Amino acid sequence: MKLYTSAFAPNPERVHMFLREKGVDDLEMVQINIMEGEHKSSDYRALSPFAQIPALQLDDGRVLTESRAICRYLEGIYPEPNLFGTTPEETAFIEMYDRRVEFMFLLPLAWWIRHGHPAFTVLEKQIADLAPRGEKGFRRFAKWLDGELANRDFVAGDRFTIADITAFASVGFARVAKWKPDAEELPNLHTWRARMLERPCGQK
Ligand SMILES: N[C@@H](CCC(=O)N[C@@H](CS)C(=O)NCC(=O)O)C(=O)O
Repeated sequence: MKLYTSAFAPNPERVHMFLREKGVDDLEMVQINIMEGEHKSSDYRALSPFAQIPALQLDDGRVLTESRAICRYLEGIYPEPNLFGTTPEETAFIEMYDRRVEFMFLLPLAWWIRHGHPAFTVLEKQIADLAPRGEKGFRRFAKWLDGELANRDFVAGDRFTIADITAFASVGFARVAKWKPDAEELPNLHTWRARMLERPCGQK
């Protein structure tokens, strides 16, 4: 297996965090530099049709893209510790929270950064309105998540799961917008982040 990955990008980072939590460190890695446009080459597009990272090439040559699908596959071959749920109920709730985080936290954050940060003009024909819209959505979800974390230690329940990974990768990427959860404004998210930093996922 070969993982095509890119430093500092949140979706490949989800896969790296997943691997660290599984204790897997022997996967072959190929670095693709997004800011230099390496992912737009015809060689890479032949692997990943939408020119996105990450991509996992299996030993038989087939390629999985979509970080969540890659993590699903890795969960199958490295089942412990379980990060996607065991019972139908737990699996469904983890999926619900993970998708909320991906679509209501990571996606608006991507708009905020990609349409607002000057370095991202190489990737994006920036639309000025999308940056504040993304920032607003991201901050609104952060506030909501802070409220959820008042009652439990993890995003999707009483144990660490893929939903924590997606949220932690988002919070990590938010540094590009100079954002991190403030101890007074978002105390629960702040302490959750400190807990994540102590775990394997936080050990870069
Ligand atoms: N849904 C995809 C999204 C992948 C994605 O957007 N990757 C970004 C890096 S975080 C990328 O390849 N960006 C390249 C570009 O926008 O040109 C996944 O989860 O893998």
